[in-house]
Amino acid sequence: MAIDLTTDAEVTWCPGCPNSQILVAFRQAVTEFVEAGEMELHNIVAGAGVGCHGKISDYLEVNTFNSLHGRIVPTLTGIKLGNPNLNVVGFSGDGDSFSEGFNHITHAARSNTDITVFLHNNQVFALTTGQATTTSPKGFKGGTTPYGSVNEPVNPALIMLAMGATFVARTFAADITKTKEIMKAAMQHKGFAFVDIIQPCITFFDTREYYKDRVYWLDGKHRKGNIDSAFKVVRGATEDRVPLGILYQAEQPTFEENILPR
Ligand SMILES: Cc1ncc(C[n+]2csc(CCOP(=O)(O)OP(=O)(O)O)c2C)c(N)n1
Ligand SMILES: [Mg+2]
Repeated sequence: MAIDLTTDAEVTWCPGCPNSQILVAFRQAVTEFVEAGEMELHNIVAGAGVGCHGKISDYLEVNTFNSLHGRIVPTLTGIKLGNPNLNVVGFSGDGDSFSEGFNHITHAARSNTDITVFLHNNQVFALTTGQATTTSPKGFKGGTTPYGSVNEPVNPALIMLAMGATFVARTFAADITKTKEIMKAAMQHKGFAFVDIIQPCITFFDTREYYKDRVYWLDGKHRKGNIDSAFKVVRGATEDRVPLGILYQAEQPTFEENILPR
């Protein structure tokens, strides 16, 4: 069955914004699931936070909504608890879930709630025109840090590993096919799945060249079931090379399994 996941909404992202690549990757992932009979479209819920990334909900012909800023993760958790048969995914920003809603994402990872979070990590509050978030590098100059940010950045994948997420991956938005594959693996994972998507903001923090020269795919060279190996690989991300791929995957009982009557 051919499906069309486009909508009539005008795309208002900056021309060339990698958010469009994330949109295409997700549409492809859903199309492949539905066409292969692996998922039914009405069973997919794709929510979004508030920010440039949040506009994705307008451009997807699936069940979508926007949460309050920073509150996408608990909203997804509520939906999953209400109907565990749904495949529940959320698009969030580094400001949305690693600044404003930091407590929510860490606890969802700890509980192993069976939801998937795609982080549009552009290392900046983009919609509000360029302030530092927790993932902005030290020295980042923006509206709230005119002399440069004094804080060390947070590494989202490292935080997720430390909090017990059972699926942790990183990808680069420009690589649409690999991003689509990782999105599919995350959505198929039973438990809390987190994908850090490097998404340079071409207007307020253009890191396209920086990452283009540094990202590399782990592919089969990494034991994704080994937590020590995952920590080692993820820590390396603060250095000159940035590993991409599935960094860690394990099976654990989910929050829903633990809490809902059988
Ligand atoms: C509770 C609350 N605080 C602040 C804002 C203002 N606000 C709207 S979008 C945004 C930035 C979002 O940044 P991020 O989540 O990184 O998304 P991006 O725009 O970079 O995709 C902020 C601070 C808001 N809408 N609600
Ligand atoms: Mg951002």
